[in-house]
Amino acid sequence: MDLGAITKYSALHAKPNGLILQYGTAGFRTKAEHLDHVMFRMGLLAVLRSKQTKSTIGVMVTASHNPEEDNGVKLVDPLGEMLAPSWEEHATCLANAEEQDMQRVLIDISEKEAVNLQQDAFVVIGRDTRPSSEKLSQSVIDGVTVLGGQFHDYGLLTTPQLHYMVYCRNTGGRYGKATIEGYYQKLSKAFVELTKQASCSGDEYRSLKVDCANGIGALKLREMEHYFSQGLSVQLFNDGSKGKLNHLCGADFVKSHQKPPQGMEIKSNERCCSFDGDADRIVYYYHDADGHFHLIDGDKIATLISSFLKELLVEIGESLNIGVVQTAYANGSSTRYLEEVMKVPVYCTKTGVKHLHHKAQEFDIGVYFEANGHGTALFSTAVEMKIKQSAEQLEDKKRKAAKMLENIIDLFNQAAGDAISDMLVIEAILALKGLTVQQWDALYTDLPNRQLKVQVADRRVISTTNAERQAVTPPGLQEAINDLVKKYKLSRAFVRPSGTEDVVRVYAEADSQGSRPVVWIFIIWPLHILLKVSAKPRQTSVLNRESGGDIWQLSSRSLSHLRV
Ligand code: NG1
Ligand code: ZN
Repeated sequence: MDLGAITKYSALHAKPNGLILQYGTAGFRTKAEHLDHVMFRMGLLAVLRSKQTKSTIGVMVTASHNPEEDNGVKLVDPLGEMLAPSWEEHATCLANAEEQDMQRVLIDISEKEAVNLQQDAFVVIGRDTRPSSEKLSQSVIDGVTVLGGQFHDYGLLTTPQLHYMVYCRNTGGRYGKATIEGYYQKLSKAFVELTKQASCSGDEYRSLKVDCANGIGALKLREMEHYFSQGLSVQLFNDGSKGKLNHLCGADFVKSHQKPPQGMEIKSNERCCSFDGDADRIVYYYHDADGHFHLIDGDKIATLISSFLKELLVEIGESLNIGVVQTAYANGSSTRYLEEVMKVPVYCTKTGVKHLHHKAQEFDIGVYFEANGHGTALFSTAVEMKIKQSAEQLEDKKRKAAKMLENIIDLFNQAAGDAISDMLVIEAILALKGLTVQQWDALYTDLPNRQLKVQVADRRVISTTNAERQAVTPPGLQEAINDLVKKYKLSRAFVRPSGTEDVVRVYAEADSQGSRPVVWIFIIWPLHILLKVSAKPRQTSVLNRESGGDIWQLSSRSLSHLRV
């Protein structure tokens, strides 16, 4: 380690005094102007991680669905997964070290993790379209170079594309070619093969409106569309030519406001979807003939995918173990449908894709999705080999199903949830099954539900267990929820501190049979308790999923009118 050079370069990326940031579920995220030193230091850390794992490490500069003024950074581990938890702690220590302590922290990490400093290091870098991203990714490169690491800067990429590159590079090209061309070709080839087999390939199945959140998804989909145009024609909206990133558009906006994005004209029953700002989330939606908006979220995407995979396995005659992984935010109707109608086992993990991804790896085929549209499917190596063999050996009908499964496997981005890949998977399945968007939506009906954000003085007063579905502290909170919930059919409520924002989230759902206030009761009661235990209740806002309303701002005063 050339400590002199590190000190010299670090001074050019100086940390603002007193600034404390945390490597959260999605890496570091804050206003872009506070991130220069973090980027430089994450460049340093990526080199250490690369030396330790003797693998290529990824660094992605993005703040996903956050406003344009924000930015962020996360590291991608060798198989395309999120950074290991112990290294998240190192990242936090390194980012928060004052200038004079930085070298010591760097040496501490190397010693603790037994990093061989003589080992070569290779880092790949990607960035989204934010105005601040180019300069910030240059700071990452400065960090990589000063520690003697080699790098490849991919420039503009979606987050899942960077995960894909890392995965390809560390598996000797077996997963695919680590180039943007390689990504486009692998996915498009599989998609075109699949859609060729669809008997219903009328116009209805061939066109899709895509809201790109004015982000990187627009650029990449434009580049890619001619590769798959014989199977699908896409019409892009919010492509970044005029609007602001994530402003009144994108998957997060559509999901939380339960309304279509601005700038997209929707005719009744037209199939539409939205990506988020870095194209790792996707949700679908349509307007019915009466003009009502219908959202098809991650839960319904997981249902469509897992039922299709299960049908293929039955046709091939393979009894592989397939599981679906959700979080507490999955609508109860989706869990019931998967378990009771489809007979697929469902597992619940803590919020955050790394938890879902990890659990999904336990199955032959693991499908995971967060309700907000972030997810993918994972196939064990043994399954991939078995399916490849079946596609060559089985007799006609079975071989066709095996071939389809082989292509579906290629179409998924198994390194990370990917809006472009998920979109193509969904479009292929709808075409192959001859399903309209309404038929897909009609698989089950979501239970009415509410989600609410509360700012309290200290969100750590809440601790949870059982995949965040039960509150352990403050005392009395869970008992109060239990007492209420048991009075209503199919009801469920939970409270948890957010891992990405300084808020507590309250979620409730119930079969309120048309009477919406029932769900409210579950929301308001925990809120009353929360307001009591937190010395300084601040603002709350409500995401009204069922009625399609706006975010409502409630003050603690206005809450007192909403008595239980
Ligand atoms: P938090 O803030 O911990 O609830 C949010 C999302 C997660 C996940 C992460 C990372 C909800 C309720 N939570 O986590 O699903 O996407 O951000 O971006 O949507
Ligand atoms: Zn995202």
